[in-house]
Amino acid sequence: MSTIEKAEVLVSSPGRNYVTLRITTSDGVTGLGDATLNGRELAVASYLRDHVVPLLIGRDPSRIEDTWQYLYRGGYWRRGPVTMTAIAAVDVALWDIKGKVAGLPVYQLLGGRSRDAVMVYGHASGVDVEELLNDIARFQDAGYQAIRAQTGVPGLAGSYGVRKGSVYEPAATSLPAEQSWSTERYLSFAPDYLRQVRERFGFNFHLLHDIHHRLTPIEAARFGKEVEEVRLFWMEDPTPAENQESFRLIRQHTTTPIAVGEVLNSIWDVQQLITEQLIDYVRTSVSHSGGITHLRRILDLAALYQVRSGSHGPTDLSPVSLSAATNIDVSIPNFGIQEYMAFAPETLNVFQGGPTFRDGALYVSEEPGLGVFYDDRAAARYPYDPKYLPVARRLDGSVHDW
Ligand code: GCO
Ligand code: MG
Repeated sequence: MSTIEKAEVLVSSPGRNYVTLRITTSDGVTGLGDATLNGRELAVASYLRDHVVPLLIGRDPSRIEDTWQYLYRGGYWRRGPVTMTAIAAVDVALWDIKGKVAGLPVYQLLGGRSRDAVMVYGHASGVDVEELLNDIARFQDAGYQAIRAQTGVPGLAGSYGVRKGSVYEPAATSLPAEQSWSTERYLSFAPDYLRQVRERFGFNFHLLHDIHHRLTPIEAARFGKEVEEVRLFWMEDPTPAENQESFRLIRQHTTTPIAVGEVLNSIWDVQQLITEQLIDYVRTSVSHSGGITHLRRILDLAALYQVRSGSHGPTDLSPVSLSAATNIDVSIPNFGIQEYMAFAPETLNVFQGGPTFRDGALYVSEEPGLGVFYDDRAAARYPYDPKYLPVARRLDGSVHDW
């Protein structure tokens, strides 16, 4: 019987910080899992290195479900981003190994293709509306059929989602940067610029918008109602979702579709949102919600309630994550859309292979497993570089949700 011989926790910063788990079997097969938790990377690295790796050595790598249950139930302390990211890394690495042993890409092990291409959305942004409109034109020229639009709010210093240079990277400073927030200013500005986007570009593409947990339920209800004429594909994270019940209020007021899930980690975190049909898209990611095994469980539950997938896919999830997500996306019946941001060239020096982008869509790798190779020599050039996400303060100085 093949056993797990080695599990290495690899930390590098090719363009941004990534934590990667590489499992090697006694037959010399390797599998990769992404363990990156932006701004809290070393917590997961330690969880894996100090508490999970010793449990993996000698185990049968083919027992993916059993290993998942062993780590989840056996850990006693359940859920949470650190635990679920660590379990995800093990799970994804074991699916990678299973694919390589079978000589098949992972999606073949998940039931095969339901579609050929995975529709993605890209991130258009600008410090002001004019810059945003130019950016949308650029994304359309690049073939995107779905585009997320974000811009700075007049009078507020620093805004979520606005790119500086070619790559969007919010975790940019060695201590958290402070940004300012005013719900009043946002609400009197955002619906208007989304209308301007439709006036300029029409309705022949999907338009998305991320509120990034900034509103209360009644404010989100008002926003959703106001932008109905803009026909958003979704409004994302209108309000923090720890309180799942609060979405009922938003739902009672608006038909604007809702997407939630990028900071949630388990099926229990989205159970009510899904079973009460309080959202339209679930955005839990393969690497923050327990890996392929657990994300599939979430998406299967979602399918029963006509909730579709919209997996989180910023550059703070590595190409290993994107490959795993794409393998799920091509196979599931209730795929909605996949978030996609192009990686920095340094990232692709270290993580080679994975899905390819063409005409607004991702095409899954046909290599056995996940098709991503981690180049240690290249990674050695990019040591860990501690960085924090920003925090937001209201105009009276108190802390708001970022
Ligand atoms: C998104 C997200 C990201 C997060 C980032 C935090 O919709 O892609 O909101 O941009 O802010 O992943 O690390
Ligand atoms: Mg988001």
